[in-house]
Amino acid sequence: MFDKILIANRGEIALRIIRTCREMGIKTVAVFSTADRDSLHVRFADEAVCIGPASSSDSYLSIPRIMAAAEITNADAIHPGYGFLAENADFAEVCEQYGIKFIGPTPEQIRKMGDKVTAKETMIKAGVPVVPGSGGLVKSLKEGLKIADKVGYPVILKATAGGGGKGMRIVWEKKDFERQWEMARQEAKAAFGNDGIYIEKFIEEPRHIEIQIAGDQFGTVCHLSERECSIQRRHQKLVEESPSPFMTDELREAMGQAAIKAGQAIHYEGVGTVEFLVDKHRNFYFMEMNTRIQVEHPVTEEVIEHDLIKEQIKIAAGVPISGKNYYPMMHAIECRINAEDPYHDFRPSPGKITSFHSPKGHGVRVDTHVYAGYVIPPYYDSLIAKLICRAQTREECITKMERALDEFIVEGIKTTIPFHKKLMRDERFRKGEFHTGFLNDFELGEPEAED
Ligand code: MV4
Repeated sequence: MFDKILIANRGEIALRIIRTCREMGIKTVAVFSTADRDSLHVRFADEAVCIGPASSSDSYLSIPRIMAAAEITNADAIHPGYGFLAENADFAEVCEQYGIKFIGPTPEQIRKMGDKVTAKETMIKAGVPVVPGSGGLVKSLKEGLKIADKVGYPVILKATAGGGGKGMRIVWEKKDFERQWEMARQEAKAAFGNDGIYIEKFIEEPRHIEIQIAGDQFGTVCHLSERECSIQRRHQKLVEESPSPFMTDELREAMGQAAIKAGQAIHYEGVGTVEFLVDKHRNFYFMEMNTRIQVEHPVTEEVIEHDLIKEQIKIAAGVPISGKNYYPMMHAIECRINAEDPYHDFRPSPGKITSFHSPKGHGVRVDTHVYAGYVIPPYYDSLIAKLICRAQTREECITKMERALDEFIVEGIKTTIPFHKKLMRDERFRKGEFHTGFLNDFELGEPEAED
């Protein structure tokens, strides 16, 4: 087992990783920017190294600075968390060269899934269902028009270097194709320095359901059931839950087996997530694979009673996994509490938290790095807490979430708490009748007195 792990991240996930390391008897090194001097990850780690100024590119994204911190502290492994360098294959490769274990998949595995056309080709070969489309990069406008005619409108143009909704364009009719094609290429070139585009049939009103998987160095891959992630706004997830209210035992078995095939196809090592689009007939299609621990991992932890960070560390240390699949024993919902004003287009609301009281009690979990007096810096993402509730049924879980949200006090900044309170009361949400477009016509209304 590792002696000392450096955590190349900040915020709640850095704290989350430190907690598991302590339980496993592993020493920890925090790295921090000058904007994070007063952060809890710095206080709770055994050692802490300042790696640069507030700007991410000169601190949490700087490979040389992080490697220097790992060398001077003698860390034998690095946990990247999510975001920042978590899916950077070059970083994983540099770790390898330094003889420091990157807690996650190999550089090759990251690269195979990072390029979306390569990922899709790999999935087709493995027998995982994918959305019908070009089946590769589209070389010209002329070829694109031909493919779109064949698959039928509407179609969606996606950047091979994109992902998570970046660089996508929907084309409803043939007359719009040329304009959208040019826009998609330009955007992809500007955002990723790669203008490779592919085409898919546009699936209308899909759900986003993802399967958690785990794989080890010995080729064993298992699934850990699904998370329902359709409640999102502009590709930012706001609520996740498990099991999905749309799931059936048959669908879980089919999606679970497809996700295992996906993992086996690249000999996946670590925990990962296979994202699927699911249409109203319960047809499912591979979308992307995330080769990192995700923000919403606690939902799975709560329903299968396993510590996923511990699993990651054990897999990286060469411990074989059992190979059996895990099924939800409970219902769990996570609400992302962001420092954003839900009444004003979810605009960021950094600043000082003047009072903070988090909900407690049976079945309530809060993963957070903030406290009364903490100042949210404007430089990083706006997640300040994850409120996770669990209960025997979805109905009880929603009731518990409403109670927990009512107990949550955050003063000094705006948060997404009022949004979640309203959502928990929404009839369609309560019935589980929603898809990825749900929030497009969800009205928050006027602030209540205490908001
Ligand atoms: C799609 C789609 C419909 N049809 N692909 C958005 C994120 C990226 N991973 C892929 N995305 C989509 N791909 C086809 N062929 C609809 C979306 C999509 C979406 C997917 C998941 C969650 C939220 C979404 C919101 C809008 C569009």
